[in-house]
Amino acid sequence: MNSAATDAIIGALDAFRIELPTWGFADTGTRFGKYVQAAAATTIAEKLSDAGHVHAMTGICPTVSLHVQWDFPRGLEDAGEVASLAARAGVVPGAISPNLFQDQDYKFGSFGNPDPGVRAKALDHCRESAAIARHLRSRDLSLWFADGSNYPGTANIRQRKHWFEELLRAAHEALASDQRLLVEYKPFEPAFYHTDIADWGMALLAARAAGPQAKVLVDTGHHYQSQNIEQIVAWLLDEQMLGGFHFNDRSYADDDLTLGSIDPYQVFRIFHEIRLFEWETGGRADIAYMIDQSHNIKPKTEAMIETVVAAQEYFTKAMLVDHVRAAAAREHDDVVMAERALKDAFATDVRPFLAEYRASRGLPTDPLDAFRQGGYLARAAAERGPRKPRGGGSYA
Ligand code: RM4
Ligand code: MN
Ligand code: MN
Repeated sequence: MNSAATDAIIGALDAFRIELPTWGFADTGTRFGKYVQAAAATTIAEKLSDAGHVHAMTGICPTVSLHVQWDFPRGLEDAGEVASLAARAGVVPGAISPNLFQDQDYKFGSFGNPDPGVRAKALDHCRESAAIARHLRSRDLSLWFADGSNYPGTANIRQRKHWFEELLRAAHEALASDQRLLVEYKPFEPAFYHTDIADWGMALLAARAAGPQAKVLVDTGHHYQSQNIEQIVAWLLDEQMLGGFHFNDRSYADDDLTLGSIDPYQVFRIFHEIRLFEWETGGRADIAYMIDQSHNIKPKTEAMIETVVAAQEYFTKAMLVDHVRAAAAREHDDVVMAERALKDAFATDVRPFLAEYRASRGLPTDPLDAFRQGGYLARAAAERGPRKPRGGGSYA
């Protein structure tokens, strides 16, 4: 690699940031229950402390996504306290997610609920969430809807689409001029027959209906089997509608596993599409990289460090693709060499380079190793464990 290429990678790495989710540090599970971890966070102070520690080890995750219902139980009133806890932990608030699924009122939906009172409540909650975001100087209001139905004929799909359009427009009006609305999609779960915003096309139309500050959020776990996510990314980039990511990995459904644990090549291919877009346009894609991962087997904090490091590695590998060579090969229908430009980059071991890069920035060369040596997990377990319930709840 020549020194100009190395400088470009270092410049890109210096700008690469990935956001941590508070809920990824808490005990969560599956519908069959959860295995409680002594060290997992229960309070917002603990979640932010864990996030701050992940940032201290990796240096690239200064912001934390927050869920209003879980992290601001008293709504806007809690914003000042959350801001000071975040500052104490060495992080700042990031995207704000309203919670439009946990309340009993949302059994038949939020924006798509046939009851106008429930729709109004959902909109109010979004407005309050936008106010929290403004108070915290958070840029993004991140919307994920559990809305849908379980049986054919039980929901008027077009009617619900219209309610969504109307309320998304109203939520958009609550934004300040420098804020964004991110619209996430998911094909199923918790609804098992239809989901109101089920895929990227619906999210794109919904975001366009909402207004100019609305973009699409791609959660990598929210697709059908073997869907080509990087193509979705390429199309959204081209439409200037890609607002951000929720990164995680999956085998079957919305598994929320650590990034790249199942399909590392896919993570690389996603970063490659973004890099190619930037290389061709000469601009920077304005994308919020966020993690949305939450599973109950690995220690939460270590799982988060693994994902941050994985994202940084696949991002770096994507920076290594020789676009001149790949474009020339495509020009001559040289399928083998065009593909090889990607495969060579993917096969490069970037870990020694990243270790050096981290050292040059005063960071641990191996974040996970440094975390283990620091003993944070054992201290958290000793402090938090005794206060925790023994069981993780039951399915029935
Ligand atoms: C959903 C979706 C949302 C996340 C919730 C907790 O499946 O991914 O982004 O906030 O889970
Ligand atoms: Mn998500
Ligand atoms: Mn999800």
